[in-house]
Amino acid sequence: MPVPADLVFAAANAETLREIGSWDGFRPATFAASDFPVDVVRFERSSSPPVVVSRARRADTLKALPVGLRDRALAAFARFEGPSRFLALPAGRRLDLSRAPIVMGVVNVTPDSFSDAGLYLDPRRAAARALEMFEGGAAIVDVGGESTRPSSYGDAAPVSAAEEIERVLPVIEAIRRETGRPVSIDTRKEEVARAALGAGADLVNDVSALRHDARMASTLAEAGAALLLMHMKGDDPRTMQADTAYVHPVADIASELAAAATKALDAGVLPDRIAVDPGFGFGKSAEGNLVLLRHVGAFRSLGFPVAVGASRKGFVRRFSGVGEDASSADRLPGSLAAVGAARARGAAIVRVHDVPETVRFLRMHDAIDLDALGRSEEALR
Ligand code: HH2
Repeated sequence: MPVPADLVFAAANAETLREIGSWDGFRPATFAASDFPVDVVRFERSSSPPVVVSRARRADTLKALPVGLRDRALAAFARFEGPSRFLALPAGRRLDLSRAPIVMGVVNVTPDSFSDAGLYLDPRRAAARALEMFEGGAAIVDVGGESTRPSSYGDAAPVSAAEEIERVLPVIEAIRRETGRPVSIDTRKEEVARAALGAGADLVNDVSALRHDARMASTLAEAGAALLLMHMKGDDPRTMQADTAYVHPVADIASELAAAATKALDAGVLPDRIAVDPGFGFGKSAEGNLVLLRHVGAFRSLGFPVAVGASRKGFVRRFSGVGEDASSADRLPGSLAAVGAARARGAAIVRVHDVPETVRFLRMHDAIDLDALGRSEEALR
């Protein structure tokens, strides 16, 4: 069964509604201020225009739709609103997503990553960095041995599977000697994934969403590993920025992620092990990244936990107003704003380089929101 990509977009005001309508060339009827917030349901591969549903009158509006569309809309709302409670990991373990977003810390074991290049090439330093991230509140640490930076940072060097394994394996083994906490391997290569899972990794973060290596899905299914499917335009990080045009800036990406999830399910990966990520910076214009972040909640309509990785990226640097050679510290405020946006839109996972800062930022958000609901500090623990 293909994963449906009928999408729900939330619009808090008329301006956002117009933006959503513009992508399909439809002009929504005029809604009174009191009708907001509204949701827009967009049916994939359908000649029916998107349907605008005032949240206060959802049942009535849906009742007026033809049965087929009504059922599709109801199913899309159920996926959009159904919270992702956990992501299943091998050996009956789980990543708890009930207090989302959880923080995924990034450890780049590479000489050429756009961020932290060369800092953690020594496996002991990389493992120590991972343990420090767990201490700082990371729920999972993502270890990567290949840079997928865009060519604006200078072409990343191609890495063989053997070399990638040589970089990441000692790190995963060293982490495993110290802790059983969840570990992710950031790779597109099946051999690397297999080696990492053998050394105790729990999740494979595939930036090619299963397109790079045809054997990946069955290896994951066999291992019972979790899978993070990330969208990239094209199939080569070195050329992905050459064409950043989309027919629909959100639905094109959602459709490809739905197809990737279908491929994973067909290979035997269980649905509770899959998460999706629109892939900020991977074949997206600077403004396109903003649109994606503004509407990242729509990806929840796919029915899987949504991950957001905007940390320190070029568009964050640019729109937060710091220069091209801005330090990590100078990129942090913009990165935190992106985390705040992801949180507000229901992202389940944020992938970041600055773990303790992000954890404190999220803790403060939780404190404010829980306080608003009149809950005591006890509820925070
Ligand atoms: N971004 C990068 C790498 N892997 N995986 C997911 N799921 N989402 C992302 O946004 C994402 C990712 C790029 O960041 P980084 O790992 O720091 O850089 P590099 O690829 O240069 O090592």
